[in-house]
Amino acid sequence: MPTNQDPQQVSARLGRRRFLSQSSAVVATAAFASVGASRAFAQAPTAGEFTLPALPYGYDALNPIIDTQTMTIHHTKHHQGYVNNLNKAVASEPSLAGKTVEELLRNLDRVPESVRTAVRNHGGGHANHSLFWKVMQPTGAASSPTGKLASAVESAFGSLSNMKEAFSKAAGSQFGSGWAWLVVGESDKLEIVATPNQDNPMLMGKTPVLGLDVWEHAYYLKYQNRRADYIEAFWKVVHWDQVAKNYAQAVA
Ligand code: MN3
Repeated sequence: MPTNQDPQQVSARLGRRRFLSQSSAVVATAAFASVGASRAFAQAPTAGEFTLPALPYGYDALNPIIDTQTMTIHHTKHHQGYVNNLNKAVASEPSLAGKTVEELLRNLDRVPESVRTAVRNHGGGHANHSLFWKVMQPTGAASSPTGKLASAVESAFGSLSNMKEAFSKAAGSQFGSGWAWLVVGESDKLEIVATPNQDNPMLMGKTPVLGLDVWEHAYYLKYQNRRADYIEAFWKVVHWDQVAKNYAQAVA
Protein backbone atom coordinates (compact mmCIF):
# COMPACT_ATOMS: atom_id res chain seq x y z
CA MET A 1 0.00 0.00 0.00
CA PRO A 2 1.49 3.37 -0.94
CA THR A 3 2.17 5.41 2.17
CA ASN A 4 0.73 8.56 0.64
CA GLN A 5 -2.62 6.95 -0.04
CA ASP A 6 -5.61 9.00 1.03
CA PRO A 7 -6.91 7.49 4.27
CA GLN A 8 -10.43 8.04 2.97
CA GLN A 9 -9.72 5.89 -0.05
CA VAL A 10 -8.31 3.29 2.26
CA SER A 11 -11.36 3.61 4.44
CA ALA A 12 -13.59 3.08 1.45
CA ARG A 13 -12.11 -0.35 1.11
CA LEU A 14 -11.99 -1.04 4.78
CA GLY A 15 -11.28 -4.51 5.92
CA ARG A 16 -10.16 -5.85 2.57
CA ARG A 17 -7.44 -8.41 2.71
CA ARG A 18 -5.41 -6.67 0.03
CA PHE A 19 -4.43 -3.82 2.28
CA LEU A 20 -4.80 -5.24 5.74
CA SER A 21 -3.28 -8.68 5.39
CA GLN A 22 -0.04 -7.56 6.97
CA SER A 23 -1.65 -5.70 9.82
CA SER A 24 -3.67 -8.40 11.53
CA ALA A 25 -0.67 -9.80 13.38
CA VAL A 26 0.24 -6.29 14.50
CA VAL A 27 -3.29 -5.67 15.74
CA ALA A 28 -3.30 -8.90 17.69
CA THR A 29 0.08 -8.12 19.21
CA ALA A 30 -0.99 -4.61 20.19
CA ALA A 31 -4.18 -5.93 21.72
CA PHE A 32 -2.33 -8.39 23.87
CA ALA A 33 0.42 -5.96 24.81
CA SER A 34 -1.86 -3.17 25.97
CA VAL A 35 -3.82 -5.13 28.52
CA GLY A 36 -1.30 -7.66 29.75
CA ALA A 37 -3.02 -10.94 30.38
CA SER A 38 -5.80 -10.16 27.97
CA ARG A 39 -5.99 -13.34 25.95
CA ALA A 40 -9.31 -14.02 27.56
CA PHE A 41 -10.64 -10.82 25.92
CA ALA A 42 -9.42 -11.47 22.43
CA GLN A 43 -11.30 -13.43 19.84
CA ALA A 44 -9.03 -15.33 17.51
CA PRO A 45 -9.24 -13.86 14.01
CA THR A 46 -10.79 -16.10 11.37
CA ALA A 47 -9.27 -16.54 7.97
CA GLY A 48 -11.24 -14.49 5.49
CA GLU A 49 -11.48 -11.45 3.30
CA PHE A 50 -12.22 -9.02 6.10
CA THR A 51 -9.84 -8.17 8.93
CA LEU A 52 -9.98 -6.05 12.05
CA PRO A 53 -8.52 -2.60 11.32
CA ALA A 54 -5.99 -1.33 13.85
CA LEU A 55 -7.14 1.47 16.13
CA PRO A 56 -5.60 4.81 15.08
CA TYR A 57 -4.54 5.36 18.75
CA GLY A 58 -3.88 3.30 21.85
CA TYR A 59 -6.53 1.57 23.93
CA ASP A 60 -5.94 4.12 26.70
CA ALA A 61 -5.96 7.18 24.42
CA LEU A 62 -9.59 8.19 25.00
CA ASN A 63 -9.37 8.18 28.80
CA PRO A 64 -11.19 9.46 30.75
CA ILE A 65 -14.04 9.70 28.23
CA ILE A 66 -13.88 6.05 27.22
CA ASP A 67 -11.89 3.80 29.53
CA THR A 68 -9.13 1.42 28.49
CA GLN A 69 -10.97 -1.78 29.35
CA THR A 70 -14.05 -0.78 27.37
CA MET A 71 -11.93 0.16 24.34
CA THR A 72 -9.99 -3.10 24.53
CA ILE A 73 -13.00 -5.39 24.81
CA HIS A 74 -14.96 -3.37 22.28
CA HIS A 75 -12.23 -3.58 19.64
CA THR A 76 -10.69 -7.00 20.24
CA LYS A 77 -13.85 -8.87 21.15
CA HIS A 78 -16.94 -7.15 19.76
CA HIS A 79 -15.52 -5.75 16.53
CA GLN A 80 -13.45 -8.89 15.94
CA GLY A 81 -16.63 -10.92 16.42
CA TYR A 82 -18.41 -8.96 13.66
CA VAL A 83 -15.43 -9.48 11.35
CA ASN A 84 -15.36 -13.22 12.06
CA ASN A 85 -19.07 -13.66 11.46
CA LEU A 86 -19.01 -11.55 8.31
CA ASN A 87 -16.19 -13.74 6.99
CA LYS A 88 -18.21 -16.87 7.72
CA ALA A 89 -21.25 -15.47 5.91
CA VAL A 90 -19.28 -14.37 2.86
CA ALA A 91 -17.34 -17.65 2.71
CA SER A 92 -20.59 -19.58 2.42
CA GLU A 93 -21.76 -17.59 -0.63
CA PRO A 94 -19.23 -17.55 -3.50
CA SER A 95 -21.21 -14.83 -5.30
CA LEU A 96 -20.14 -12.39 -2.57
CA ALA A 97 -16.41 -12.93 -2.98
CA GLY A 98 -14.41 -9.76 -3.52
CA LYS A 99 -17.20 -7.34 -2.60
CA THR A 100 -16.48 -4.52 -0.18
CA VAL A 101 -18.59 -4.17 2.93
CA GLU A 102 -20.02 -0.96 1.44
CA GLU A 103 -21.06 -2.80 -1.72
CA LEU A 104 -22.71 -5.50 0.38
CA LEU A 105 -24.65 -3.06 2.56
CA ARG A 106 -25.72 -0.71 -0.22
CA ASN A 107 -27.08 -3.65 -2.23
CA LEU A 108 -28.36 -5.83 0.56
CA ASP A 109 -31.38 -6.93 -1.49
CA ARG A 110 -28.96 -8.62 -3.90
CA VAL A 111 -27.27 -10.59 -1.12
CA PRO A 112 -28.60 -14.17 -1.06
CA GLU A 113 -31.31 -14.62 1.52
CA SER A 114 -29.37 -17.38 3.27
CA VAL A 115 -26.83 -14.84 4.56
CA ARG A 116 -28.68 -11.54 4.21
CA THR A 117 -29.36 -11.08 7.91
CA ALA A 118 -25.82 -12.09 8.82
CA VAL A 119 -24.38 -9.58 6.33
CA ARG A 120 -26.72 -6.86 7.58
CA ASN A 121 -25.76 -7.44 11.23
CA HIS A 122 -22.08 -8.36 10.99
CA GLY A 123 -21.24 -6.36 7.86
CA GLY A 124 -22.99 -3.45 9.56
CA GLY A 125 -21.07 -4.11 12.77
CA HIS A 126 -17.77 -4.12 10.88
CA ALA A 127 -18.52 -0.95 8.90
CA ASN A 128 -20.00 0.89 11.89
CA HIS A 129 -17.08 0.24 14.22
CA SER A 130 -14.48 0.92 11.52
CA LEU A 131 -15.99 4.41 11.16
CA PHE A 132 -16.49 4.89 14.91
CA TRP A 133 -12.81 4.37 15.81
CA LYS A 134 -11.75 6.89 13.19
CA VAL A 135 -14.13 9.70 14.16
CA MET A 136 -12.66 9.85 17.65
CA GLN A 137 -9.30 11.21 18.78
CA PRO A 138 -7.46 11.53 22.08
CA THR A 139 -8.83 14.08 24.52
CA GLY A 140 -7.13 17.43 24.40
CA ALA A 141 -6.92 17.37 20.62
CA ALA A 142 -10.47 18.58 20.11
CA SER A 143 -11.25 20.64 17.05
CA SER A 144 -14.48 21.90 15.54
CA PRO A 145 -15.96 21.59 12.07
CA THR A 146 -14.19 23.63 9.41
CA GLY A 147 -14.61 24.44 5.74
CA LYS A 148 -17.38 22.78 3.78
CA LEU A 149 -18.52 20.72 6.75
CA ALA A 150 -18.98 23.85 8.89
CA SER A 151 -21.15 25.52 6.25
CA ALA A 152 -23.12 22.31 5.63
CA VAL A 153 -23.85 22.03 9.37
CA GLU A 154 -24.92 25.67 9.44
CA SER A 155 -27.14 25.22 6.43
CA ALA A 156 -28.83 22.03 7.66
CA PHE A 157 -29.18 22.78 11.37
CA GLY A 158 -28.64 26.51 11.81
CA SER A 159 -25.69 26.01 14.13
CA LEU A 160 -23.27 23.43 15.47
CA SER A 161 -25.00 23.40 18.83
CA ASN A 162 -28.35 22.63 17.17
CA MET A 163 -26.73 19.75 15.31
CA LYS A 164 -25.17 18.39 18.50
CA GLU A 165 -28.49 18.66 20.28
CA ALA A 166 -30.35 16.75 17.55
CA PHE A 167 -27.63 14.09 17.40
CA SER A 168 -27.55 13.68 21.19
CA LYS A 169 -31.34 13.42 21.26
CA ALA A 170 -31.26 10.69 18.61
CA ALA A 171 -28.55 8.86 20.58
CA GLY A 172 -30.40 9.20 23.86
CA SER A 173 -33.79 8.16 22.56
CA GLN A 174 -32.69 5.12 20.55
CA PHE A 175 -34.53 2.36 22.41
CA GLY A 176 -32.19 -0.48 23.21
CA SER A 177 -29.04 -1.10 21.17
CA GLY A 178 -28.20 1.02 18.19
CA TRP A 179 -26.40 4.03 16.79
CA ALA A 180 -26.83 7.76 16.22
CA TRP A 181 -25.50 9.21 13.00
CA LEU A 182 -24.72 12.38 11.13
CA VAL A 183 -25.27 11.36 7.52
CA VAL A 184 -25.27 12.77 4.03
CA GLY A 185 -28.72 12.15 2.61
CA GLU A 186 -30.56 13.29 -0.48
CA SER A 187 -29.21 16.34 -2.31
CA ASP A 188 -26.02 16.03 -0.27
CA LYS A 189 -27.80 17.48 2.75
CA LEU A 190 -26.71 16.58 6.28
CA GLU A 191 -29.25 14.75 8.43
CA ILE A 192 -29.41 13.07 11.82
CA VAL A 193 -30.66 9.49 11.95
CA ALA A 194 -30.70 6.73 14.53
CA THR A 195 -30.57 3.05 13.62
CA PRO A 196 -31.30 -0.08 15.68
CA ASN A 197 -28.88 -2.98 16.17
CA GLN A 198 -25.94 -2.73 13.73
CA ASP A 199 -27.92 -1.23 10.87
CA ASN A 200 -25.73 1.14 8.87
CA PRO A 201 -27.25 4.23 7.19
CA MET A 202 -26.00 2.87 3.86
CA LEU A 203 -28.93 0.44 4.09
CA MET A 204 -31.11 3.54 3.64
CA GLY A 205 -28.97 4.93 0.84
CA LYS A 206 -27.34 7.49 3.13
CA THR A 207 -23.64 7.97 3.84
CA PRO A 208 -22.55 8.19 7.48
CA VAL A 209 -19.90 10.80 8.35
CA LEU A 210 -20.11 10.63 12.18
CA GLY A 211 -21.49 7.82 14.31
CA LEU A 212 -21.92 7.04 17.99
CA ASP A 213 -22.33 3.52 19.32
CA VAL A 214 -25.00 3.47 22.03
CA TRP A 215 -24.95 -0.26 22.66
CA GLU A 216 -24.39 -0.82 26.38
CA HIS A 217 -21.10 -2.60 25.57
CA ALA A 218 -19.80 0.79 24.41
CA TYR A 219 -20.20 2.53 27.76
CA TYR A 220 -21.57 0.37 30.56
CA LEU A 221 -18.33 -0.35 32.45
CA LYS A 222 -17.78 3.36 33.06
CA TYR A 223 -21.20 4.98 32.77
CA GLN A 224 -23.54 2.10 33.75
CA ASN A 225 -27.11 3.36 33.14
CA ARG A 226 -25.99 6.96 32.48
CA ARG A 227 -26.14 6.93 28.70
CA ALA A 228 -26.73 10.69 28.60
CA ASP A 229 -23.39 11.33 30.34
CA TYR A 230 -21.59 9.11 27.82
CA ILE A 231 -23.22 10.98 24.93
CA GLU A 232 -22.29 14.37 26.37
CA ALA A 233 -18.71 13.26 26.97
CA PHE A 234 -18.40 11.88 23.42
CA TRP A 235 -18.28 15.42 21.99
CA LYS A 236 -14.91 15.91 23.73
CA VAL A 237 -13.29 13.19 21.61
CA VAL A 238 -14.90 13.83 18.21
CA HIS A 239 -12.27 14.06 15.50
CA TRP A 240 -13.80 16.88 13.46
CA ASP A 241 -11.07 16.89 10.83
CA GLN A 242 -11.88 13.26 10.08
CA VAL A 243 -15.61 14.02 9.99
CA ALA A 244 -14.88 16.84 7.53
CA LYS A 245 -12.93 14.41 5.35
CA ASN A 246 -15.78 11.91 5.49
CA TYR A 247 -18.20 14.65 4.45
CA ALA A 248 -15.99 15.84 1.59
CA GLN A 249 -15.71 12.29 0.30
CA ALA A 250 -19.45 11.68 0.62
CA VAL A 251 -20.36 14.72 -1.47
CA ALA A 252 -17.53 14.42 -3.99
MN1 MN3 B 1 -20.08 -1.60 19.55
